[in-house]
Amino acid sequence: MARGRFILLEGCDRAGKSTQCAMLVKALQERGHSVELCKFPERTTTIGQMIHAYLTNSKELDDKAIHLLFSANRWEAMQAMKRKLEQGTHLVVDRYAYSGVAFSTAKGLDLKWCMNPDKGLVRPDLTLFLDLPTAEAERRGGFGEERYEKRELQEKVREVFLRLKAKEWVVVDARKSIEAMHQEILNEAEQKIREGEQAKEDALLEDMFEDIC
Ligand code: DGP
Repeated sequence: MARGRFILLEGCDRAGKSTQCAMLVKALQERGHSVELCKFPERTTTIGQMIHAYLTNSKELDDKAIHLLFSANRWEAMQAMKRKLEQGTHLVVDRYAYSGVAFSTAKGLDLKWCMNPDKGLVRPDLTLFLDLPTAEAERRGGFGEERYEKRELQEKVREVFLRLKAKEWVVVDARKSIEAMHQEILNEAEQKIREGEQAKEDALLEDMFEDIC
């Protein structure tokens, strides 16, 4: 049996990641696949609750300290994610280490320093970057109350994301309709799953950022 594929959706705030993740999970399940949704930050754990307090401005933390907490929040999910992938379940993941590096680098931390704690995480098989110009993101109901929902920071975040573009990335134009984006994302995901079913050498890729650092 082929291992599951790790399908990541990344992008700036308001690009439509959560909607597209939910639609992708549903469509793949309807096609008979075993698939689960993961979301980062995962706010229910002890570390996740600290991150939530920071994002909602009820707690102040040093930029490096919060960066390491976001990374720890991914590491604490890693064993369960690996188990599911090895059992043949596909994972649709809403944000991951690219968000970690993009947000902290946009705040002024060093890019390589930011990559280091996430080095060695499982690497996605497919990263769909939902790209939305910041002015358009702002028009979508305006940014909310959370710490990072500010135009200037979001612009920097988008720039860093585009610098991180790795070989498994597909850039999706998030100005398109929800349904058009869904079709594009579903096609890419199904193609990746088919490739996995035909692959001979198929170990999990546990080398996130190893080639860059
Ligand atoms: P979300 O739950 O997807 O709306 O994400 C909450 C906010 O946290 C959003 O502004 C993006 C930011 N974020 C997500 N992951 C990370 C990370 O690893 N590091 C930092 N600094 N920010 C992150």
